[in-house]
Amino acid sequence: MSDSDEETVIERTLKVVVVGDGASGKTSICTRYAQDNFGRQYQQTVGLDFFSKRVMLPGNVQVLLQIWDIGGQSIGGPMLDKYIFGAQGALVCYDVTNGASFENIEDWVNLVKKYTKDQEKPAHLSLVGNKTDLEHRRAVRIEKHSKFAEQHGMSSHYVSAKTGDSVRLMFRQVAADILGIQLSKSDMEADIAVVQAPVATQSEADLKAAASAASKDRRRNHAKKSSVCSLQ
Ligand SMILES: Nc1nc2c(ncn2[C@@H]2O[C@H](COP(=O)(O)OP(=O)(O)OP(=O)(O)O)[C@@H](O)[C@H]2O)c(=O)[nH]1
Ligand SMILES: [Mg+2]
Repeated sequence: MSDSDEETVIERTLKVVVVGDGASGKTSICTRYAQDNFGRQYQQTVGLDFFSKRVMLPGNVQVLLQIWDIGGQSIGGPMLDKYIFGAQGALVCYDVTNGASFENIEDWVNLVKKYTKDQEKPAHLSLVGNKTDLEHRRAVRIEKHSKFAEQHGMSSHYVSAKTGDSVRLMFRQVAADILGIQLSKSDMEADIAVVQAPVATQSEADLKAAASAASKDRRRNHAKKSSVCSLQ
């Protein structure tokens, strides 16, 4: 193979729709992915919003992801079939803290299947549990999620638009799945978002002052007769 063959970039464009109940976090997932941003304020999507992002896959495949973020309220609307038509992938989202949003997933899956059934290739379906940062408020059991994904032949994902956890990885996996490209472990690791925690940095003077206060404290405690029994 010549050098020029190795450098040839194959360009592909994929339409991916993002569906699911209102407030499950679809716009937040898209905003996190395309703009690396997150807003706490809920602003309902009326109709739909568009996002796009390029992703490079193994084999020099450059994908332009066209992401159609469909407002949850569109479910009974006259435009939904047009929004979904031609999608190669569908992210069907629910909120892991909201059982009702999971119960409605089946309706969304059926609609995507119905509106993409005449395509050459049916849309790739992904089940997305969002808001994993609120794990302590989880209302949908992991087994339920896994069983549903398996029954409907969907890929399975858990993300947090708030922290960014697994968002990039999910879009990359979906693009690769649609194109039948295998991602290696290192490909996937490159997309695992490192969740930033603030690190307190202290000056040398602060550290000296803290050490001196601690040592004074120790001396004071030693001199005092303590009535507290500490178990170690
Ligand atoms: N804690 C937490 N909150 C989230 C997360 N994702 C979204 N939210 C919040 O959930 C609310 C709804 O998010 P949206 O992204 O607007 O929901 P949506 O699915 O686009 O809703 P519609 O446009 O009505 O269909 C907002 O207040 C977000 O800040 C998340 O991962 N964690
Ligand atoms: Mg929205």
